[in-house]
Amino acid sequence: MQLELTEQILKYVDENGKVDTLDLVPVFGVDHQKIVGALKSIEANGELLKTEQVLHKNWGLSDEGKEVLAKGSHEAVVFNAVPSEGIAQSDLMKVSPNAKVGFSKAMAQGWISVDKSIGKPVVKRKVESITDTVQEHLQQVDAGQASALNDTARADYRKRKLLQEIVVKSFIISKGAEFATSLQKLEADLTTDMLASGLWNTLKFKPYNLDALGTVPDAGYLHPLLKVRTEFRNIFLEMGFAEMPTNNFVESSFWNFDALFQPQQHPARDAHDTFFLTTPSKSHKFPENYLNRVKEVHSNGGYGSQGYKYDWKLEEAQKNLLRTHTTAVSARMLYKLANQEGGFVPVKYFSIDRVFRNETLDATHLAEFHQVEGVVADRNLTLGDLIGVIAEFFKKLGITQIEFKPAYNPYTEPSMEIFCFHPGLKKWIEVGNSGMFRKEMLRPMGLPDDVNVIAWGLSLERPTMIKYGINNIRDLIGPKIDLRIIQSNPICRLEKS
Ligand code: FB9
Repeated sequence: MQLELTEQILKYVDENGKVDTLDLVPVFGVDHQKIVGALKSIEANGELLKTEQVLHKNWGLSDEGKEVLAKGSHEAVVFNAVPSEGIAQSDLMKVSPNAKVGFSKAMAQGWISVDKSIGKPVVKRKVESITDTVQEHLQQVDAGQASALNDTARADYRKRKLLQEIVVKSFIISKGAEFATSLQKLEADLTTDMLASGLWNTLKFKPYNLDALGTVPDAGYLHPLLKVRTEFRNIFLEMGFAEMPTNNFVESSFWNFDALFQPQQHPARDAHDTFFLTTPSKSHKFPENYLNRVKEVHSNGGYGSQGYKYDWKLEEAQKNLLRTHTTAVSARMLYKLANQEGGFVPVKYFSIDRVFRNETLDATHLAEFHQVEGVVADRNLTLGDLIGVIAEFFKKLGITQIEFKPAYNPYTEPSMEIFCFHPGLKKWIEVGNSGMFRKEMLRPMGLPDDVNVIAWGLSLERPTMIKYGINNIRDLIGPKIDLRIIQSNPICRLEKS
């Protein structure tokens, strides 16, 4: 069986002693690089060999030298191109890319002459034949006999860039302190069995490659939704808004609907649109006086309103559900604001969190989404203030063309849908809804009569899907998303202005 090259080298040194790895090339008939590679494997196994690096300086042909070796020297090429009747010098200069050098060398050698007696210069041969010693010398170099050249010739060819110095690194190898004619298998891992049996003492281990690059640690990645959430949050914060506490997905129907003056028979309060809880099915703790004012305004009106004139039921208000909008949190915050120590002060609140609706699912709608909501409470606020704050918010998102369309919400009057000309999509799209909370909502809370509250809302998913070019919501959220999208999506830079 053909011994491994490593073992062939060890056997050779065992029998012949010290040797230069270059001299092993003809012995084993392999490339010198392979011999050096086998030597590295032997060195990794311990001090089987002693190695001493040596540099062999030699002469080799440059690319131009190889061309001369193949075609002859430039001067010989020019001489051979001169016919017996002579040739116009201008034509001779076209016979090869190096004709100019060849012409001057051939002239210097006395091989050719120039006849100017007939007007344009004509080149003629001065000798019958020539010996191309340059090509002959380069053949010697190519055959590894560069030492046959005298110094003058070598210096000339080097100056003409036909020769180049070649440095070959090789190794003088000889028996080392741990010499052996075969390699012991190198263990890659130290095991508990080796330690327990004491075998570790006799085994040889592969040295650590401290230059090896470690595996790239898998880092965490932010979901595109969370990147856009951060952008929106920063916009609200820089506009002076404070974030509302939205850490309760479960809400009572009272805060989600009744407090917002949304009647108990409204279709949105039906199980087809809302997720009601079975356990715990009801809430029981409400501010009693406030609850009674809410009951009154729904049933009989008040504050200039005629109310809905129906028999309002506590049981309906007690039903627990998954909040259908973060406006339920806004209601809680506004009630607190109206009843805090020191009385009312103007505020700017925002929320960005999950809401749940029992809706028909499709490519852009799931049973939940993230609602973004802004709320401003101050004295004598007008619809103009609402339009202005919405314009400022969207301007920070890079949207400057916005339009408003009258709409209806149970808890705001007037209400407006918000549209914008999206520069990326190059079309008008709906970007949210807005309105002024009704007095039937604000006055039962105890907010002063001159306090108005303006608010607007949009989703997080829609802008995120547009931003990242995602058409199906299930490619953005859910158990089947491609995590590579999460890892590879770019930083979210909403075009700020
Ligand atoms: O987000 C929506 N569209 C949108 C928003 C931003 C955007 O890109 C940014 C500019 C860069 C692109 C699109 N919409 C609201 C409009 C539509 O997508 C709509 O089809 C879906 N709407 C959701 C409700 O669907 C059941 C988006 C969601 C929505 C709608 C209304 C509100 C909140 C979210 C509200 C409110 C409100 C009103 C008055 C007072 C308080 C809150």
